[in-house]
Amino acid sequence: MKKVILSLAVIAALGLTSCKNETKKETETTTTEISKDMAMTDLSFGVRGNCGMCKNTIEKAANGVEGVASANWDVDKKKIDVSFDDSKTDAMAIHKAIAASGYDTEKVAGSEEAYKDLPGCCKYDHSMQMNQ
Ligand SMILES: [Cu+2]
Repeated sequence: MKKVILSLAVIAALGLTSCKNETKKETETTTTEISKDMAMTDLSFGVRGNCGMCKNTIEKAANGVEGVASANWDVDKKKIDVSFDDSKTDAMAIHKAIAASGYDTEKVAGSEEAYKDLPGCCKYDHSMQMNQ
């Protein structure tokens, strides 16, 4: 009887050990995959604007942020797609850069000063729906 109990205990211990190892392996793999994905983050958010000139200004502002790899603003959807290296910048820095150029984003209101200097055709409506 003792032998049976002992072997059961050994089996249980082995089982626990192998479980632990497997869990550890999985965690390591996941972490590696995440850090690869994190190197380039894709983000899209609403930005107000009217026309092709707005598009230039907005994209120039986003691309001016260090770490931004690409920026594409959609005039119909009032939305920007940005790809950036999140070890160099973050979403908020991009929102702020666009707002500084005079344009409202979902999170940051556009600079009044910069808005005043926008060409007439670019003076967009502040109540315009974005991210359509
Ligand atoms: Cu414009």
